[in-house]
Amino acid sequence: GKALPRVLSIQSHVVHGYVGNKCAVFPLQLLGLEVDPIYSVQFSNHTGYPSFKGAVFDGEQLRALTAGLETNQLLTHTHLLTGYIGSLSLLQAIADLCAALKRHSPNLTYVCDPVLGDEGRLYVARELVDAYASTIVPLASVLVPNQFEAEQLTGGTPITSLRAALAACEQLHARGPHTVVITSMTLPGDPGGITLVASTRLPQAAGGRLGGAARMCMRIDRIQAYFTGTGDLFAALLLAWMHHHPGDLAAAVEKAVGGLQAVLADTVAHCGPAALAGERTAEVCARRELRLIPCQGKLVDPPITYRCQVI
Ligand code: ATP
Ligand code: PLP
Ligand code: PXL
Repeated sequence: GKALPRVLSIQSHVVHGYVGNKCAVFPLQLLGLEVDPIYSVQFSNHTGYPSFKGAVFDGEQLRALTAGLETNQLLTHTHLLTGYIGSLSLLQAIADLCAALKRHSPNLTYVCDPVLGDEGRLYVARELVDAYASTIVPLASVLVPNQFEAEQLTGGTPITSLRAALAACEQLHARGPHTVVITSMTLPGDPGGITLVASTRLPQAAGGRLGGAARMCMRIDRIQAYFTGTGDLFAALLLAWMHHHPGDLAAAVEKAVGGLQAVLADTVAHCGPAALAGERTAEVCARRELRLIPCQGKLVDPPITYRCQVI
């Protein structure tokens, strides 16, 4: 039979809880993909806890792993997935690794979550914004920024309407990615909703004219709770469902959101008043960890709770 898809996933490892690769490896495996994880950091827990301990991985260490894999002809991946990357040296090594992967597999799909920040605030060094914009975006096949990240990557203009979101997608398509999903926006007048906007470039028309894009949006009810790792889980699920539904971005988004919302509903039900607690003690953080294992059945067979609307 056909070789299994194989994902090289470069993201955080946390001993306790679910962010980064802890949110990606298990769902990808559940959905039938081989996963080779590389840990960009190894921390005791995510950084939203009152404290954390651990070590970060740098570009030189990634280059050593890449060389080892290449020597044994193990750079046979069909997909690259990256999330939060804390240092410029690691990001530059990822750009070189991506080029090496493409030499082996010209059809490599690179799913990039350009983690820069949220709610108007950067949580990486400014130099990473420039590196993503100049070096990483052109390499990515599928880009999954949030509202703030999409703004940062398109020159800082605020994205406060569907029209502006579509213009940002178009600008990003022109620089490389065939698919862009703005994973969460808050639109003026809709504080109770999360709007997702997705755009995928259509194949060029027969006459060689530049193809347009299929564009869609989805409104999700905002759950009154603060979660960590939802962006990471979404990116992994989207990669898997795009693999299972080639050419049908709406189906892939609906299944990814369906699985994610099932996890969030179960997590809220399980964590009780801690879901809303303003004070982020270690106990509150631990109770809010995503319930991936109890919800595994719903990741595999997601209830479709929201539909994409063509725009
Ligand atoms: P990243 O920073 O990794 O790019 P992000 O900031 O867009 O990602 P989230 O804001 O966590 O990530 O949103 C990703 C998805 O998670 C949303 O599309 C939505 O389906 C879901 N989600 C996150 N928070 C909530 C919430 N409070 N209520 C409902 N859905 C949520
Ligand atoms: N806060 C900090 C300090 C982070 O390092 C990260 C890493 O991605 C996040 C927040 C992102 O969390 P989320 O994916 O839930 O948006
Ligand atoms: O994207 C979430 C994430 C990833 N990696 C680490 C984190 C977080 C969120 O806090 O702390 C190390």
